[in-house]
Amino acid sequence: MSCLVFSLPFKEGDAALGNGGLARLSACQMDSLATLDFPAWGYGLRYQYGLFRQIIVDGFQHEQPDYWLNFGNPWEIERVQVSYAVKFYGTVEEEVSNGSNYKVWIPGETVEAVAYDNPIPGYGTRNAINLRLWAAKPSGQYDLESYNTGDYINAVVNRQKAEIISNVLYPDDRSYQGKELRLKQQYFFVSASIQDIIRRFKDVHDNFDEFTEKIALQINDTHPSLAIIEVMRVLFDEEHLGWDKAWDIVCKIFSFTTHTVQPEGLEKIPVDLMGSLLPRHLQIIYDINYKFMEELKKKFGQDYSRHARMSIVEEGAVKSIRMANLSIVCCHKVNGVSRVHFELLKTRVFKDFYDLWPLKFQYKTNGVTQRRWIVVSNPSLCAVISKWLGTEAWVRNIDLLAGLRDYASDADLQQEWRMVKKINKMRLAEYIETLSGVKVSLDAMFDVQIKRIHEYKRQLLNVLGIIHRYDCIKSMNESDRRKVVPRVCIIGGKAAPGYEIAKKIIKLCHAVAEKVNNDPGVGDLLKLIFIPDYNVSVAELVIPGSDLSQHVSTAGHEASGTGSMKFLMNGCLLLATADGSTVEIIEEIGADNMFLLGARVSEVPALRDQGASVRVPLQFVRVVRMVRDGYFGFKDYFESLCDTVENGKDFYLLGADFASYLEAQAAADLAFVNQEKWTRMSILSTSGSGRFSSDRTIEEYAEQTWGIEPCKCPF
Ligand code: CRA
Repeated sequence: MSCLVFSLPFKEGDAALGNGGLARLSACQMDSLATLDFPAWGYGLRYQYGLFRQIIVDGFQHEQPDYWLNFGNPWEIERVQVSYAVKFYGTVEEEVSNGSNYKVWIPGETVEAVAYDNPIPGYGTRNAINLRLWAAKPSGQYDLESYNTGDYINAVVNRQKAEIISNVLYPDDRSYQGKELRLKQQYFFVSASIQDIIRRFKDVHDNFDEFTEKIALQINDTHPSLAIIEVMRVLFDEEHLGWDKAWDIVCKIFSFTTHTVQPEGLEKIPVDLMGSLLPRHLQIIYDINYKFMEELKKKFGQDYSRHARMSIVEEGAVKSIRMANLSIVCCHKVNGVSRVHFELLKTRVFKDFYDLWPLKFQYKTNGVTQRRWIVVSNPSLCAVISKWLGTEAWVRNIDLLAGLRDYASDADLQQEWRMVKKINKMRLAEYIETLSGVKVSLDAMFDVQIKRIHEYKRQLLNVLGIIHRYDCIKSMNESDRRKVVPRVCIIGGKAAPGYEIAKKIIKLCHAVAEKVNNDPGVGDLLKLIFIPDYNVSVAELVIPGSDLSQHVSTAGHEASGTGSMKFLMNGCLLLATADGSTVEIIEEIGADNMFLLGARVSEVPALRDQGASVRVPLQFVRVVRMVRDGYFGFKDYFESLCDTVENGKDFYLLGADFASYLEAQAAADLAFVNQEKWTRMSILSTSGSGRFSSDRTIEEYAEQTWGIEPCKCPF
């Protein structure tokens, strides 16, 4: 008798419809919205190609398209009946209706937006909410002209061009590219979403009287901020509500979250581009700006430099629309994503606006969902937590995690806690061996830095620290070597395809790894592993298996950071700078339970001013020299990388923070030797992570920004 065994060839991979922190934050927030019974919708783009797949060839990053829809997406529901025409280009004409003049936008191109729904069920509730993603399809309207003139082939090709709009995600997570396609993407998803929202409202209402009571729209960074203008256009031009009424509605329903620290990171759209793609929107933006400038004149008189700084329109070589200014002017709330970020918004990034409207500005410290980042990714830890708390209720009520604090020194809990870590380290070690062929010791400290590769996140500081450790081990005698805490250093992350320096950092990781991992004199004392194609699935495997994690951005550069919160929940100790949300993590778990380093936000400007005279330790000079002199090969290639941290050009202050970095690393080594102490710190990390649940963030938004209450599913 024979028996057929069916096994699934694979689980579906990540959709990767975002770059990193920003979109992953939204995913956590959607989970919280559903679980907390809020009536919410998410809108976005259904890219055919999400973030590129990173492959490493000879230590260099190569980008490959990730066609995640190859084998279908079983979780989505295509709503062929929910589709809207989205207009682009064309002209604006005047129309008289009921004795009044109105503007009418005659489009030059129309594309169809088709809805794909992704239901998001809440945990332990019957509430499920919807993430509606739009795909671009050719419009049903045929280009009769081309068909009639026999230009059939071109007409078909033009129809297919429509689909390009939702084809591919732009892989830069922080800088803005003023590309027409990107603006098209933004307006495409904004227009479809606003049409959908208004259509659903009108299904049950005859007029707009209750619009502001029923609808609150949160702009997640400036990428969807054209939604503001779109609502204004629809209410004014199409619904004929009059400017004041339309404006009043817009100001009441929209609020804005900014995720950026650097003024250079703020989106600007060239006026010419906006005028050609969205001619009517540009007019409305000018009208809003005119009224805003009048308001400024009343308030600040002839202070023209202030007017120029605050204007929605930036004059200059390329006249542009400042999308953040637009969002601040039109929204009733402007939120930062951590307290440090809020302070920077008030004092630097949006200081003029804060002076004008102090009450508009708030912050909601980011959070992550424990359902994914503990329950799904770390089932063994989940079981131990529930056992010791005597309940699973913490999965919905994260505050209960604080109860673990009472047992932080309990020998039995400590033993179970260490066992969980070991199981997770084994899983990770197997993965590492399959990936790289490198066998790592489970007794070593697993020290992890996984995030997008950026100069400000300072993966280079980490690599230089590893070189220093290697250098020290090489010069040790046998008895000193016996005292070394073995380390497995794990780095993972993608560099934006055009970001040369970030790509060089990846290559340096590989060059150092090649040398260190193959040095028989080093053995298990030090290993460096670069994990390729870092994504959510990889994070789910790596985070539970790490002992230490690094969040070492130059202070004042990370708006919040959310990776740290995931590590914290999983009882991994943090080695971190006092940047972004880390400052609040310190308050929750205490500075004694982590390894802090580096200049504070307030110290950074003075250090920068010192330029080449800033104090840099000799060890730093030595390790950079090793790279420069070709100790790890690729001498010429690494030259420009070394240039970024030497000769007064060290903008991100790696040299200035290096001594403190090494001290923090030494403190981590010392703590690791004492496993009882380490485990206690680890338990205290998890038990202090409650404030960093996205449930708390969402509750704050619901109460302070949207004014909504939970709405439990009645059946
Ligand atoms: N790149 C910030 O840099 C923050 C996330 C989510 C970022 C992070 O510090 O944790 O947003 N900013 O708030 C961003 O995407 C467009 O700006 C990020 O992920």
